[in-house]
Amino acid sequence: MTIRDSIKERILILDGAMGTMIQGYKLTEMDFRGNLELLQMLNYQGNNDMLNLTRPDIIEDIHRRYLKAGADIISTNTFSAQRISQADYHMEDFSYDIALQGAKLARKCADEYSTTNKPRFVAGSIGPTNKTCSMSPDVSDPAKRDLTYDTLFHAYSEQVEAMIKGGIDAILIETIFDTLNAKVAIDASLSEMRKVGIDLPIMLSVTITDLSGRTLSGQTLEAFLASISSYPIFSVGLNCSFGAEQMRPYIKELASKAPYYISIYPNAGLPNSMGEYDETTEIMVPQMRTYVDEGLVNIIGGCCGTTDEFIAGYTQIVKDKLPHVPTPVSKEMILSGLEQFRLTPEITFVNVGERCNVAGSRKFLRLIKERNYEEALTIARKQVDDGALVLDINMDDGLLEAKDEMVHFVNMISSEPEIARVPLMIDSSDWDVVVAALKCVQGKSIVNSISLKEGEETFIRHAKDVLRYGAAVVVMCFDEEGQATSFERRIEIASRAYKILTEQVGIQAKDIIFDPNILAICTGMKEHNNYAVEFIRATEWIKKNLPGAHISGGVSNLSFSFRGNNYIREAMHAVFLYHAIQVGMDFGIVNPATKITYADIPQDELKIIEDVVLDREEGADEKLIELANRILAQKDILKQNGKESNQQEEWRNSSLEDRLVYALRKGISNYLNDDIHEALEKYPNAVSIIEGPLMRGMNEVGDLFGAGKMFLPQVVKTARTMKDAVAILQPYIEKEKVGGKATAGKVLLATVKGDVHDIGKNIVGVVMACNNYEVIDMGVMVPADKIIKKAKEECVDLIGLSGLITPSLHEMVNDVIAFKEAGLHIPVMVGGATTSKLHVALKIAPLYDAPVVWVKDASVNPSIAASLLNEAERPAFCEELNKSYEKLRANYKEQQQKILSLEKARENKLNLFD
Ligand code: THG
Repeated sequence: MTIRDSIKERILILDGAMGTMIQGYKLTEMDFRGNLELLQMLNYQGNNDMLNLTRPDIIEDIHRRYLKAGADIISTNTFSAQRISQADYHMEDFSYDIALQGAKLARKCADEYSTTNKPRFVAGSIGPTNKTCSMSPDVSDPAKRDLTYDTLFHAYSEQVEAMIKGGIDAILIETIFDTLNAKVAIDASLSEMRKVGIDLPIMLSVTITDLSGRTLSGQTLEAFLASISSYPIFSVGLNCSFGAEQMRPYIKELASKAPYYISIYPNAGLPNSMGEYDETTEIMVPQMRTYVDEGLVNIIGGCCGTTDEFIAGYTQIVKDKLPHVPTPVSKEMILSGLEQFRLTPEITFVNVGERCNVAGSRKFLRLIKERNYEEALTIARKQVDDGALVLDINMDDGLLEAKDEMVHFVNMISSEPEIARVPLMIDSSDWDVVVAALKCVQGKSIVNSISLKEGEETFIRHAKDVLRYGAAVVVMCFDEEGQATSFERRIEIASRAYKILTEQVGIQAKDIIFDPNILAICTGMKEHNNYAVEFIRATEWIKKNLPGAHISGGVSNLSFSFRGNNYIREAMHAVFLYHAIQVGMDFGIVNPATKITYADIPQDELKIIEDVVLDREEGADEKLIELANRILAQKDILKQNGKESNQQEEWRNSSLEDRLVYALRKGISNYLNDDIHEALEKYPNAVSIIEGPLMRGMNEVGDLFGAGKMFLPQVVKTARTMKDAVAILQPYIEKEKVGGKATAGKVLLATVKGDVHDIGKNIVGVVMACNNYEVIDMGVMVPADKIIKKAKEECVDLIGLSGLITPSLHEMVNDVIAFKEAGLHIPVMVGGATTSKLHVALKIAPLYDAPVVWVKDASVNPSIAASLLNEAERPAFCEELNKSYEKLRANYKEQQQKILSLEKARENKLNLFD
């Protein structure tokens, strides 16, 4: 009996949390170290996976508790058992053993409990690591990456290899916050399984981190599903971050859209202001029951804060309940960027933007050569604004390092949420360039292109890569004999390629786009005259005879003979598309800014162009050349050609303040130089520009994020724009300072030990620097002693502590204790996702001699800092602060006393009719 058999019969129970259960054992440093004399193991705390080696008895105990409670599937204690995460503990060389032992322990326990009627399974847990492949660690360098596909692939491969050896039954890729990391895990899993010739189910579980309903790296759930749609996935679901109730809309979405089994294993609610999970089984079990009763799920279990008691409760609610029946696989092609693109029947044509092509745009080539990526990005953004549904990216140029440029530009795009929204078409004739690009995108892209030009072997190898990286593909009608130009050759090659791809490689027909070659017509050579009409005929044939496949082509190729005459070119394209779309051409690489439509073309011109495109009349080509010359003679058309590239974007017409706010909110830096200089004329000084429109922009961003209307990558982008704005103002601020204090104060910023999240802290850094503070940023995972040393050396005025995960709350408590012991009296500011004013009031502030202020978000930092550092203001500020803390503590105490057991509470219920 395998998981695949069991899941058809009933809803399976997954175990509960590992981490929070381990916390319950009150372990000491020795438990983590064991008898391993590992002097380098400086930061043992929180390395739960280490216990597989040092305290296997505890891990087995936890497994057995879950098995006893009735779990069908237990997950291995290997969430961080790969060298990327272990490097933080200097334990990377032990990661293989940790993973192997983790799998063995779970295997042993599962076997103890397994019976014929109730087989027990082991899922090998793979966490996301503490780094992301899709986001930059540095706000001012958006193309930078801390982690690459290949490094992560190596790490995950080791982990999977070890876990397969240890005897797992399934692979559980969980807490996915970056789809690219997850794709690497899938790729590594499939490749390791292939090596040893086994086929284990791959289970995926996503975590949604904010109110926008997206993953941390900015993808919607639908986009995530598109990204993984080429892989053989067993189940998809959600875990962590939210409680059961908050997951409801997302689980419903998955159950209705994902063609897989559905899993859910929520936290015991959201962590409270103390970082604890306080939803009880009384709350959670009924909530989970509703998912079961509605037939939405196949696998249920628990994440942070859940225990064997929860799991025992869950086994009761699935009895005799029908499991969810997976949704059929969509027949429609689905691609993604940060959002999904679904080719529904209503969409008759997908325009792929052609302008980010060094061979297709002189301007783009120049910008890339000048390394002016910011402006190159505006070309991409404009195409999306003009309605491009997909963007073609091509860096093939003899004088460019195509691979480096491709990777750089694709990474830049990933940091531009307005652009990264749409799927990419990776266009290169160098296969290494294509693969390098695919390793940088979390969405489902289109590869442009593969062909039979170098024979079947290469074709198949490339096609397998397409599958491996989860993309769709353009197949050019080329073979060993060359480019197909006739109808017969086009359909012959397409048929052959279709058969190989669908039958041999296993690419789904809906992911294949044939390009039957759009070639220049009206070149003066008679044999070129039927190129367009033969393309159209081939399109019709392919759509009828190769079911599911799509058609594309580079439309601008058609009119190469009329370069310099945009009007004629656009009119030809409109006519060509009018006919090709009717017979099924559903993609086209085009200039999305094109204005001319078929209906706009005057009848007399239309007749000529149509005669040429459809090769209907002898001598039509000469007539078209004549028409083109006539049009070229009309000066106003010429002017129009020139004007096109200088067209203003709408928002540039608004007031200075609105432009600045808009630029900040959208993260557009191109016009900052002009706008800031305009502001310098208008405002009394540089700082007032920061305090005025720039702060207004930042505040709007904060509000939108808080309301779930913006997601993280967008916020990061706005922070970058703020930084750019401040950089422009910096020299003026310096000048204004003459005679005054050099800076407003020195601030040390650090993400606390055990935490690697620094996005919030970086934003604070930018905001503080904007406000004339000197910022010393110590980075992430900073232990107290380092902070103390630096604070003393630099004589800082303020210390800012940042953290996102729950253990950071405890670490901040440790930090202020250490600060006090070291005799510091420097005010501390505390911020980050799980921090709260209540926690500061209760647990941190009372332990320190100087003020500890909770900072709600980056935008309020400067004003708090100003109050703390202003001798006149400080006493009143502190008094106010202490009063508010007192009040919080008193309320908390009262509340704690008020919370009764459920039974007692029910006894006390309000009865209006007695
Ligand atoms: N099939 C597939 N991919 C392709 C093509 C194809 N990729 C590249 C190309 N052909 C499609 N892209 C373009 C982009 C621009 C132009 C033509 C095709 C073009 N550019 C102007 C020119 O050369 O006159 C440049 C003008 C300027 O510098 O701005 O025409 O067929 N699968």
